[in-house]
Amino acid sequence: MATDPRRASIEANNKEVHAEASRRTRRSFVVAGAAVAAAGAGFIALLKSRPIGMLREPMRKAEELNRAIAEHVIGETALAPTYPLAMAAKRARLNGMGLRRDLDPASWRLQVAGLSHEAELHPRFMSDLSEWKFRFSEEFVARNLELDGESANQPINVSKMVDSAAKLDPRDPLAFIPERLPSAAGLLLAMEDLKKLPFTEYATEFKCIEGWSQIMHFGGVRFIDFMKAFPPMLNRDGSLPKYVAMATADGAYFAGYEIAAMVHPQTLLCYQMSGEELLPAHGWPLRLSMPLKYGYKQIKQIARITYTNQRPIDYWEQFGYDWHGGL
Ligand SMILES: Nc1nc2c(c(=O)[nH]1)N[C@H]1C(S)=C(S)[C@@H](COP(=O)(O)O)O[C@H]1N2
Ligand SMILES: [Mo]
Repeated sequence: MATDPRRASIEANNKEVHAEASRRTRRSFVVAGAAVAAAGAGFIALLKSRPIGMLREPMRKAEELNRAIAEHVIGETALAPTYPLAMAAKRARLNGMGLRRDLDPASWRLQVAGLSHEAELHPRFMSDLSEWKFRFSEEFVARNLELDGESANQPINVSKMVDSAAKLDPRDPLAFIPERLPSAAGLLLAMEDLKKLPFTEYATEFKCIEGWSQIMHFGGVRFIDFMKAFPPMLNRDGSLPKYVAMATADGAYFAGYEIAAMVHPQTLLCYQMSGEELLPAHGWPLRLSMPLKYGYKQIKQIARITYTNQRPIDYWEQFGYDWHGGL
């Protein structure tokens, strides 16, 4: 076999990821157990729960989730090449509209919908997430521009308070339309909930379809680790929901992903860039990194994540861009 150095590096990386993946599978039982314990009463429930076969119920749930995940991660997993972290662009380029410089940092939360019933025991459970009001106010613009410093070269998008409880017509093919996030039961997470999960970082090449690319260094939690901590509602046949939808706090930017892309070991919910907290212009407080897809799939300023079997539409799909957005 020819020794293409890039291929060799990908294979080495692959091995590392697979070793890591099996370590994680073992650890996930512990993580799932810890998540149940975090629910407080849940820990007692674990002790009291009826054994099913060999495993107690919550453990069996983790087992079911791992099996559902395995369907998507077994076999050849192509990985994007990684680079030394120091090779990442010092001053990263910016792109995109709809980033809200007027978002009140204190009002940010990550809403997660489409979760398994266990979520109802979690202290952060809400029967209607749309009751949470993200706050937008001009008073935060100056602070965010200052944080962005030289990156602040984009038009500012300021508007009034948004009523996220505005109702959606369920027949509306645009599941997310500007300024509205639909009603749904789920968890209202804070950044500290994400920071408790295992941290992963890498430098990969980021490609915008407009024709530029740069190496970017992102850090945060792998989506697969996030999913194990906050498991989705499985389908009757035990499979994972087919898609994940994501949207910004005002619903103005949104994107959808196949579940296989979400459980890919390089799919990251990022709260860091270049080893520091994300800048507002780069998607503070949370953005997606998915180095096998174009930049337009890498949504910034995420506020809602939904597991679903309905294919979610993309903001850019409306203008003719490919939904898959693969490189
Ligand atoms: N919320 C939001 N996320 C977004 C966009 C946007 O307009 N709004 N643009 C996308 C596009 S086209 C690109 S190339 C990247 C740019 O990320 P960067 O500004 O951190 O380089 O963000 C993506 N995520
Ligand atoms: Mo882009």
